[in-house]
Amino acid sequence: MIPQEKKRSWAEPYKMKMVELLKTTNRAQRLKAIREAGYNTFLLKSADVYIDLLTDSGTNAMSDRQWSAFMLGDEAYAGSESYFKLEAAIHKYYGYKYVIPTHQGRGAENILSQIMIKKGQYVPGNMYFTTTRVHQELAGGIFADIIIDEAHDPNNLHPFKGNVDLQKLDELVKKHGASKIAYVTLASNVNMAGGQPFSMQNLKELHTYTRVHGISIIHDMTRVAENAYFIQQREPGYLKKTIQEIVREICNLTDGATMSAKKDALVNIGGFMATNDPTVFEEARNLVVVYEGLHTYGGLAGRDMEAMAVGIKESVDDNHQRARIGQVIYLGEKMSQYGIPIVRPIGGHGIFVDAMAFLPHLSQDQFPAQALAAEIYLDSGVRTMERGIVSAGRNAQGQNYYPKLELVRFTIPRRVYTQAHMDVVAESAALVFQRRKRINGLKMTYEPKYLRFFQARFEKL
Ligand code: PM9
Repeated sequence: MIPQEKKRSWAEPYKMKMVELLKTTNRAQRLKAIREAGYNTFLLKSADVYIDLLTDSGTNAMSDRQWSAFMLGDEAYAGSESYFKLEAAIHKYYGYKYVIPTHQGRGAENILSQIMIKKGQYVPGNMYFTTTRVHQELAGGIFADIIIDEAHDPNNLHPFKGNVDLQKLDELVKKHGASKIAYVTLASNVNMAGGQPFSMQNLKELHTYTRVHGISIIHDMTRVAENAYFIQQREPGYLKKTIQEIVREICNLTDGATMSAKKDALVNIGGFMATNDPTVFEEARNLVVVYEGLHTYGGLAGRDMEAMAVGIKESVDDNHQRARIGQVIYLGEKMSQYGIPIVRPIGGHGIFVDAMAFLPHLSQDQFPAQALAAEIYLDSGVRTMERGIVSAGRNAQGQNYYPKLELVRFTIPRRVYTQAHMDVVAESAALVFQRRKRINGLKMTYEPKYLRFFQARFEKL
């Protein structure tokens, strides 16, 4: 059938100049590898992995322009020219006034949390993120989830499941007083909800509310351009705006940011903290030298800052986002055709499989998502990640959190894999789905104190 003019297919807006050969393994090798890894895909060696969908963090393919920029890196300890290029890119595309580079996102979270949170203050946010919450807690803060209820339901088709529920925020403010709120963390394309965006309308309402109460909005802008793509596609009045314009509009409505540039900004390492507040900046400029490095490199090489400046520009390109999210949707639709239960609507950086619906015979204490990620690896060498009870960890009293979402994340790195890889991934998930009734749960045999999902070990029940 001849396609309709308006529905023409997307294609990657690049071609390949160099390739990395993949490794293949047989089932016996994978069984040995996953057992040795304690059924934790983070503990596998990448040499034992075929298609790596563990994360989209630092795993993107850089462009020829980014690699060329590497050669321009100014490695001066102080006042590096590369820093000023990065600062100029952040000013131009995001608009925040002051910038502190950090080695990655959590470096920025650490510094920002130490400066902006007083012991016992609440930090409301549109769902928790693992590293963000741990830094908030280490700084004495108490995280409060103020995302809309729809975000906790994998089947709810709300187009903006990343939205803040202003009533939940208002209740918190009324109960404790605005002075007990450190700031609101607003994540774009909420990771733990399945890569779900907030709407501009919701952000505008949040902005108005916080101005009245004197509360700052700190933007976790790790996936801001992906959020902007969904606003462009779904929100009335935005179809004619570019992603660059929408990203800028989002940033203009927030007071500061933390960024893991390893995602949207297409680099293998890097991040930053940004603020419009000169007092916060002054403190951050001082604190960064304790944890990261001088304020003009923050733990990065000059070449990393060069590549980040170029990556920021490439991330706001409309064709790039259309193909990037087009590929995620392609995988999601394929998996849905096989009947696999996934979080809907399909989000921005991966497909999130609903492990409780996939393995209804397992209780959450038997770690269904962890067990399913191990089974997928065993089937095909495709590496995915648990985003459920293991990732959620424990509260200050040592009790397990029981998140409503128990998910396996098939995360797609940017510009790395082809549609054929996605076909192989979907087929593997379908074959595991066929024999789902025979999949057993796990028990945890080793649990680290912080961010346990990275290093915990398990045994088959
Ligand atoms: N996200 C991810 O795979 C890597 C670490 S967890 C496996 O999704 C947000 C929304 C993130 C994020 C990292 C960080 C931390 C902050 N906010 O990893 O320290 O998704 O650069 O960033 C990961 P860094």
